Amino acid sequence: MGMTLAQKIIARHLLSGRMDAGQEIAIRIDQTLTQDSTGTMAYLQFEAIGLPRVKTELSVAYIDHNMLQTGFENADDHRYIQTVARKYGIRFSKPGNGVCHQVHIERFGMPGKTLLGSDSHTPTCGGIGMLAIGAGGLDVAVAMGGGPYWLTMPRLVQINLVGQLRPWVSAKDIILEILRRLTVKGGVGRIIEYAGEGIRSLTVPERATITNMGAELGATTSLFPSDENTRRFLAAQGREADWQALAADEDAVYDETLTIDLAAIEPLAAQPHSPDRVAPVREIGPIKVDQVAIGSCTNSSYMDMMKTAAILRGKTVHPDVSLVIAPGSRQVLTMLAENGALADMIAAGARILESACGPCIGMGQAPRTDAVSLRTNNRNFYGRSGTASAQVYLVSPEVAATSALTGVLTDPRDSGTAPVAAMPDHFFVNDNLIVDPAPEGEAVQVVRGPNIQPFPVNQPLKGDLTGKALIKVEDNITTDHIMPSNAKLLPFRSNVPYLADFCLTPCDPDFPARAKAHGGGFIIAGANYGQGSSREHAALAPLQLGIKAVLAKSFARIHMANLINNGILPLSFVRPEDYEAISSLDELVIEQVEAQLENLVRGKNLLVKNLTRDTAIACQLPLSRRQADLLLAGGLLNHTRRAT
Ligand code: MIC
Ligand code: SF4
Repeated sequence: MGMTLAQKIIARHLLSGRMDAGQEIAIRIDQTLTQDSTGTMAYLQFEAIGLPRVKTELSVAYIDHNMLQTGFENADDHRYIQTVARKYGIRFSKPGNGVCHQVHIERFGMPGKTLLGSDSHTPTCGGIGMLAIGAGGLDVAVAMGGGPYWLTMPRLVQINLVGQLRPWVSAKDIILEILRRLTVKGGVGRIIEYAGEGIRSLTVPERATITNMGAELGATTSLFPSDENTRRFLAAQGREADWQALAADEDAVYDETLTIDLAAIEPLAAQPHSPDRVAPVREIGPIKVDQVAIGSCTNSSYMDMMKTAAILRGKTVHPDVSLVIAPGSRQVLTMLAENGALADMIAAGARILESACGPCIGMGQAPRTDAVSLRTNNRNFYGRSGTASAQVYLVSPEVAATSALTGVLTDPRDSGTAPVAAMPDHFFVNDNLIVDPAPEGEAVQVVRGPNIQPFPVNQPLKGDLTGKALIKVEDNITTDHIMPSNAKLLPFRSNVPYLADFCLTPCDPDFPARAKAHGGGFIIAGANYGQGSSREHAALAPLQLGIKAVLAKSFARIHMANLINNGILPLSFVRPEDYEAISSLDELVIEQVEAQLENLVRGKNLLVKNLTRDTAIACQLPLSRRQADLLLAGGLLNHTRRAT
């Protein structure tokens, strides 16, 4: 029987387990990436593991999130990461060099390799035929130390793209169409492979837009084959030697397949506040627009920017619209500066931002009260823009730029001839903002600012776990609810005690105080709890507040792993109706947790007793022996320290 693309890459990296969906497997990681908002924690954890040097083929530390330096905190963290990178053998991409995923695909991504990144959009590099997975900082720290990455073997889905996109329709519309069909839960526990004759018309950056937003489907990763287009992209980056052809076998077997006719797709938008609330732009109609933001790791490639510049050329942004543009990398920005496209954008009235995440993560450009903001980003979760009442729509660069001119949400097909941006034969290459590590053995002093506070480490789990149901939240709670990120909070990513006071506050402002008053307890949640970011802080802040378990209808993959890694039990109701059987402030107990964890390993249920109602609720958590040991140790850090 033939193999799928993902199976081939996994097989070459398999360290333990069988590639059967649902089984726990361990794979070798070739490359890692971190960014600064998860990186400080990942490096503090790497230091806590106590190894002298990273053992990967390549590890890169990017600075792209915490770029507003309104106080000393962000700059202190940058310096900490730079010194830690220098000491332990990690390449350091300086602020200004670009968004991690954009730079990584340009300069480092390689077909057939594995990449683990402390950012949920790491699968962007699937566009180049890599098996690229997002994870919590601790998993990345362990991988940097040469440890295996453990994951549940996903189901394999093939999405067949047929036909060709019509003018003004772009890669963003393809992934929005897939989100419309599959929803934000549709990819959970799955790897998505793209195939079909339609992929031939998609360049690597377009493919990367699609694999990037596989994160919004909840997929473990998404990937394209490595073909002639991949070779051309790598050759244009001066890296043809990194290319190899890679594709699924003709007779590969998939668990699910889906066919999408590219010619049938029209310009789409994801409406507030979820990336799967997708509708045709024409159907939503000409709503008035206040802000347009073009950029982010989804849509900031050279070609996206060239299309944007072509639409803006010789025109003026609508008087009521603020247009901000953040090219994804210094490579892109330099090329736009050299060929005049940047001047076209500036002349039209665009505000040019540095090559960083910026508005996508609420680092500046919070829109006005009740604003409609069109963004080319991947997430429009509630409050993420920095303005709670803002209505954020996710669109393609074509829709964004056209609407910035008209002042209303506009289907660009009404705007004449579509711009075409060809892939250049040579990208501008200058890696002088990537700082090499010190040679092995050279003494390097790691500089720590006052913002770096000790992070909480759990105790071994034993005896009875008791406490109250401290909060009850609905379906699809995002990590932006659990641990909000914005210009005020991001600077404190290395100060968990401070962050904990904001945990789950978008759902209930009193939650942190209540959790502290009761000395910790339990969180009750609906389906797909923890979707979104890889931020470990969404587990560390609850740990700081004494949370022992989360009882939910279901969990998002990375958050579930982060909870386990920090010794917090992610328990799913066997009967989803049991969600109703718990009210806020009910007194709960998990008796004899050691014995109950053994039950879980044997495929049995765990019982949570509701003392207030005198009922017992059956919960499940498919646990391997390794995961049970890890939980018993009080988390991955304790477990890894014991093993090294
Ligand atoms: C995001 O897009 O939400 C982030 C900010 O890039 C996060 C990482 C973080 O929370 O620091 C992600 O996607 O993992
Ligand atoms: Fe940065 Fe936004 Fe991409 Fe996250 S989604 S890495 S915040 S650009």
